[in-house]
Amino acid sequence: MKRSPLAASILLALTASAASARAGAAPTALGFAEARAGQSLDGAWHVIVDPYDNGLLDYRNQPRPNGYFLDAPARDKTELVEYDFARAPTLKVPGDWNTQRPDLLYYEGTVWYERRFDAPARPGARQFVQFGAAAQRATVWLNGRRLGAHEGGFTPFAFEVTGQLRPRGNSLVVMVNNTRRPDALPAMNTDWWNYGGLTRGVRLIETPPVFVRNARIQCAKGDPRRITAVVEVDGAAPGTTVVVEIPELGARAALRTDAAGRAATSFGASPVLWSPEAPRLYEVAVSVGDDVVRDRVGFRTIETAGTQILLDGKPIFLRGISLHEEALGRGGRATSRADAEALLALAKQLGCNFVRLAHYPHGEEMTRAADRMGLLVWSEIPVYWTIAWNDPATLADARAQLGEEIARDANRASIILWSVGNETPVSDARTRFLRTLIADARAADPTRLLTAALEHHATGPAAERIDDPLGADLDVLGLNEYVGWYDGLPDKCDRLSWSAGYDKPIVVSEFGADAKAGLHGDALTRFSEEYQADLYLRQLAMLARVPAVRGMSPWILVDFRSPRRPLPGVQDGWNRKGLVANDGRKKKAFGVLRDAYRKMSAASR
Ligand code: GCB
Repeated sequence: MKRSPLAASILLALTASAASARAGAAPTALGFAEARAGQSLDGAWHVIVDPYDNGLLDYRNQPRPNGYFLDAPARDKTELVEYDFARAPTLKVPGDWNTQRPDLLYYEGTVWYERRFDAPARPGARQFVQFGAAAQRATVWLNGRRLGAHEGGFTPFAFEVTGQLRPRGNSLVVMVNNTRRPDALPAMNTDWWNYGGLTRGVRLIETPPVFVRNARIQCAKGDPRRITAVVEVDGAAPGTTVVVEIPELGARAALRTDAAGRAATSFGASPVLWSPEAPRLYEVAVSVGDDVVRDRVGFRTIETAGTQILLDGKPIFLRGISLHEEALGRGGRATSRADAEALLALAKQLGCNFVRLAHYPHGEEMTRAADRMGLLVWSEIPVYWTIAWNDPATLADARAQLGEEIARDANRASIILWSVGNETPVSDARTRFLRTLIADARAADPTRLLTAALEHHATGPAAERIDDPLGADLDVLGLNEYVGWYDGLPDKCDRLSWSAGYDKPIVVSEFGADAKAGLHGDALTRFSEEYQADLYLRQLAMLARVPAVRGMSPWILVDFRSPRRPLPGVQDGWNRKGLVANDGRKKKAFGVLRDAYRKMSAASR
């Protein structure tokens, strides 16, 4: 059947597998987006909830030429048009839809977002629409014309719209869909809420014709006296000069672009190194022609030696906690700088120098706050539990999400670990899949450490071992273990010994127990604060006996919504493993971990 290009593109938008969404793919996002001229498109967007994808398909399931993307309400009283964005309700952007309207709490499907905006002519400028994130996938139209699609709910993407804007009344329509799919990342089953929507900010960005698309400025691997700069320039002829400056260090380097618009160099400098105790940031300016972008960047090194993790050349123990990107106090996606700072302030109160941002790239506000507040970061992509290991489209999706995560956050000194997977079942196909991601991450960012949250197995009644074949490829062995919760009772911790098949640092990326704040019982009463506190005491004692354990991020800072947690009166749709309830109440185990971290911190001084 021959399809019109419009019909074909509509079909693509609807049936898009991960690969086809990538095929119509958006260019990678622009670095420094927040710092650039332009306008925020945040605020109230009109929405149409469309569980049957009526905005795209007719009653024969065929593409409609006059779908909602045209944003064309009835022109007169005779015309039959069954939607009208102008009269539709609104939702706040950034934000998930689930927690803005009670009828959308469990909704999985399509919501159409629409926003009108003016864009005064800017002769000579290039313009882009940039989305901080659209969960889980999005197709975007400007003034009725399809710009493209993006798969993956946690990373930014952009479309160039130069020459396509009108001075007044532009229509931007986004079809956002969060249907769970076996080939997507995450796939069908997660222990967290499937929040949908335009969950991060949207911006119209202006640049000069030749501009800095992105730049990575960091200490060279293992060398705190050498800074490497890798700059990507858009629109430049080969040989164009790019200048990198760090005024407070008196450093200035001039580079020249290659045929691909890339320029790289390294130069000597003596920065005060970034650390959790003293998170020093320097202003960095990168310029090409008329374009200047600025960022605040910390400099530090991160390496391993045997079972040690070395920050700025010195052994460090990662006193961490895991967290989801859910707003303290109200639930739903954290969306603002204040949301990020509130969560990380709790981690600081706990005595942490490290956070695991589970289970997907958190918003840029979070990683920037970690830079400012002095928290080392484990950052991960949603390669979680069981996914389609043999599907090339799923691999392409994972590679794209990883690439977008690294491109966005490569200048964050706080990030020391990229994680490529969480509790994935060992098989050849899975290990091949993850090795591809590891190779990508090493190529894109040779300076950071690679990890994954692995599982373990018993080799005797009181002996556990980590020998996942993926361990050979990692720098740090992440370990999720639930001894005392899913695996025996807390006293099992007292007996266990641990071994690993690799001479590498272990970071215990998860252990924990559910406790409902205010529920009291003895230390063997499930869901009581006493059980959770006792488990933490025994876990801490057990892990102190394993020299290769060089850090931990217990599960989890704050209770979070999960459809897998129905127990009435106790869970009610929340995973209660938080050390803090969502309303901010601290449970007993918070104090247990805080005291342990205080002692560790004092001992390391
Ligand atoms: C895990 C998962 C995490 C869950 C946690 C739990 O192993 O990695 O996503 O929320 O266990 O509470 O069961």
